[in-house]
Amino acid sequence: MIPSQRIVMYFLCSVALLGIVPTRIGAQSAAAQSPAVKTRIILDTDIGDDIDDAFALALAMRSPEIEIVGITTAWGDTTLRARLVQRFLKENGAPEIPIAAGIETKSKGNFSQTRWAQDGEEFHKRTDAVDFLLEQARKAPGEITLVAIGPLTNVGEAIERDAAAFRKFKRVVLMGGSIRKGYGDLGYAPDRGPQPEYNIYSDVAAAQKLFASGVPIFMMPLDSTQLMLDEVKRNVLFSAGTGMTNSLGALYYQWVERNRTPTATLFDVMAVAYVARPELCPMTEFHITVDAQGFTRPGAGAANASACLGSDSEKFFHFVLPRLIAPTYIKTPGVTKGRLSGSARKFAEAAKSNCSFVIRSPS
Ligand SMILES: [Ca+2]
Repeated sequence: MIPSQRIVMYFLCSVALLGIVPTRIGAQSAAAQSPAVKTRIILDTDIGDDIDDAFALALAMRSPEIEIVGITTAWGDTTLRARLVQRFLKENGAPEIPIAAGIETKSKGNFSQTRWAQDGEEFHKRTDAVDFLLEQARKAPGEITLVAIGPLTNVGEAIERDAAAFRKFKRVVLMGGSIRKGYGDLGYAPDRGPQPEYNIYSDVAAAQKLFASGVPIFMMPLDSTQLMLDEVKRNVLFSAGTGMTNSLGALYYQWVERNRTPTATLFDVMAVAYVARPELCPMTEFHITVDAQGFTRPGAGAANASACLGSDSEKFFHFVLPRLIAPTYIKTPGVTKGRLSGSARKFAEAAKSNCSFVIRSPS
């Protein structure tokens, strides 16, 4: 629609129409163009096993609505996970974000991204993740959203150590559970119905503590998170050639090699997308009980959680992919808002609700 040799379009999700010297973008460095009030989050993640955590972290870094207060690692070899996060942040322009390694556990999980993690600098543990969670909640009561996208061991231990401090979190946004749909229930064949979901059944006791904690819970269960990164979307993503997409591509191919399947399911990414754009996953209130097998059973009683029972996959990817392919560095000398061509301006305005654009004519 726009002559491609004349105009290069950059999808920039935290930068308005500006013409400035090389500029690093991302949630952490675009304060001037970001929403007035950012949602402050801590991401508790088991990054390194499945691939969706890396995409969730990337989306959080590329969402101007979000400020990442810190990242805590959960489950299995939490120090190696922290090392992976450390490399990812460093290579993508956000080395200042605090990282805390969580409680190490025995894990049957498949740390598919070990080699990428090990090729980063060693992680020197300074802060205990549970202490970090409680300290941040105490420091900013009612302000911080805990985004939990792994087994809930750190969360359970935080509640155990100081339930009152844990209640100072504004809310927990959780990828976890299964209300009406189980794994593989995609709507093409009859549903098999709810199943124990990994983040819940891996540490049932911790999940039970969370659902009894009194903190508002917004959960993204299997019902709304089986979002398939198919071949078309992968091509868009991995051909972008940015630092961020190269990092994601390297992690993705290590995951593919271990899992022998090309199509990743971006479960965890919906939790971050929900924080940035709640309408992507509408909520219904429930009283949820976590049973001994790890089912999240809705039942009678006062609501203790809201759950998203369905989402639109295309809307989700139209929101997520432009953010992930945004370049880390832009060079746009001499471009100003007033110099956009009519068609370019139309294009930018049409997409304004999702991302901002910088458009330049190559010299
Ligand atoms: Ca995860």
